[in-house]
Amino acid sequence: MKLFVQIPCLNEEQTLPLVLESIPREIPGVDEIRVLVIDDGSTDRTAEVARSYGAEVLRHPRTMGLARSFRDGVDHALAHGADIVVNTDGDNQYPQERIADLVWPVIAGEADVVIGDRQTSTIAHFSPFKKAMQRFGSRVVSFAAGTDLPDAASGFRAYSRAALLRLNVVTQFSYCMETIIQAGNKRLAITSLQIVTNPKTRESRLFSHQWQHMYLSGRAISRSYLMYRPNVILGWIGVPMLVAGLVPFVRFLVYWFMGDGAGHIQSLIFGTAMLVGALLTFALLVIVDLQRTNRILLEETLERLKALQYDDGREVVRRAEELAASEAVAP
Ligand SMILES: Nc1nc2c(ncn2[C@@H]2O[C@H](COP(=O)(O)OP(=O)(O)O)[C@@H](O)[C@H]2O)c(=O)[nH]1
Ligand SMILES: [Mg+2]
Repeated sequence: MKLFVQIPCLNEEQTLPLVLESIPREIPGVDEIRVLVIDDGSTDRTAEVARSYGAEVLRHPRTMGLARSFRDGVDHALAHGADIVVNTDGDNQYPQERIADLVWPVIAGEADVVIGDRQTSTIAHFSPFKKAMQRFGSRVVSFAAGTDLPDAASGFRAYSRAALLRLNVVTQFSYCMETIIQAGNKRLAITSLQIVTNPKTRESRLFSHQWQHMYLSGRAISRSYLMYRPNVILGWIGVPMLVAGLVPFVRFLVYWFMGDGAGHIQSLIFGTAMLVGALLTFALLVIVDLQRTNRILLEETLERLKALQYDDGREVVRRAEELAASEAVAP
């Protein structure tokens, strides 16, 4: 088993040594541990610090964002034969000493993705409002993913190679939630591991303000819903419109049949507008659903392409054999 521990960093020279020192040198069940720092155009000595601790460094000459850095790190790890990739942050927020526990479910074949649950309800420096929002956000994400996860925004995670071949990060922001929703919808096994975070070293760089975080998370979650559960969003818009349209419309028809239609044109106009709105929503649902079929085919292609690129197709062959074996066993 080859493990890559990747750390996306933007100007982390201060805290990076703490992170690199606390990464275990040996883990039961793991033959090789490699540490990869993705330096996203830092203007400080992040890359030098990383190298001085023997870490590999992938450097972007210009800041490209956290999602892109995550993807490039995963790409590098897969190309170098990683069986497991652990992601942690450069601000020493997460307890790297727990990496052995984090990867264990993956080694044991019990999980594809393991998420370090920060137990946000117990973090002292989180306000009650932030805790409530974390809980709510995690619920919404869990629902979209079809699993129950207490901490959807945690960046401390382990991924199996198979999971990384299947996951595609497309949005700029919040790959954290996106990967969970994708993983859930792709029927990957996701579990949580309770961790205790280290004391806060600095303010968040990703969000300057709570509201910005909420706005961006909300946007990312809505987009994921549109991608994976379009019937939820469009159903919630379309069905009330349909009802709101049918009631006055039928009312008008009743009056009209009784020969009293002239005074009820408002009902007709309002009802018709609502019915047109509902029709449009349902038409959108059909389009989104067709798009979804396309996306599934594209993702399937990408997965095979990645397998060819990284494994000479070994993974594809292995899974075909597995499938054939399970079919042979099935009655
Ligand atoms: N690649 C990249 N990493 C970033 C960027 N902003 C923050 N990070 C890294 O992302 C991780 C989490 O950032 P942090 O500010 O702690 O956000 P938090 O998750 O809200 O605590 C840290 O390792 C940062 O170095 C960015 O623009 N690009
Ligand atoms: Mg942080």
